[in-house]
Amino acid sequence: MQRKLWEDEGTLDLHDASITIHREYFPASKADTYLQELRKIRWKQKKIVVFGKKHLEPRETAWYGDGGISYTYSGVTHTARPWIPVLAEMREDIMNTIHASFNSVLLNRYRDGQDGVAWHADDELELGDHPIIGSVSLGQTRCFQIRRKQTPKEVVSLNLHHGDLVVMSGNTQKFWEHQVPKTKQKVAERINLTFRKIHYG
Ligand SMILES: O=C(O)CCC(=O)C(=O)O
Repeated sequence: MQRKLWEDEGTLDLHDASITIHREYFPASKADTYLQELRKIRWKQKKIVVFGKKHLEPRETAWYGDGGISYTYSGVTHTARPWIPVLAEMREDIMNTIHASFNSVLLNRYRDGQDGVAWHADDELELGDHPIIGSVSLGQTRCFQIRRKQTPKEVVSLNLHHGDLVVMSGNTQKFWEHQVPKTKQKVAERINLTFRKIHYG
């Protein structure tokens, strides 16, 4: 297994992927406010179906977006709740910076090191061919890992900190996967938001 650790900011030099990191995109005071607000939303731990068996997801989630949007992964359909001011503000800010358009956001809450998300790509049909995903980290620093589907033993790790923004675009979801591994270290809560554009109809 070959591992690399990326701590800088900017665009990662990767084959067939476009991933850019904006460190402290939201400065600490703003990120603190967002974290406090988002702690208060209604979080749900959903059941997912893996190889025909039902499990509880190892994290809590929430899904917000424009009216009528729904999104299915791992056998679970998420129906969007209407935008709330904090999410609308974050969305507007990021859309203006990266010149992309988002109509929804998936939130993940990792309560501690026992929560994580396994290797996957955000390559559902509803996201289109070359999805642009704006991913914000709030709270505890956690390790975000990426690997090319063809070379799964070469893993690149990024520590994502409070206020960081990662933008994935181009062919990233087609050729690469990502995960947030569980950890035995004592870690506090982290909230992640992935702003997305769902194509439907
Ligand atoms: O928590 C993260 O940084 C990643 C979340 C993720 O992989 C997803 O929502 O698809």
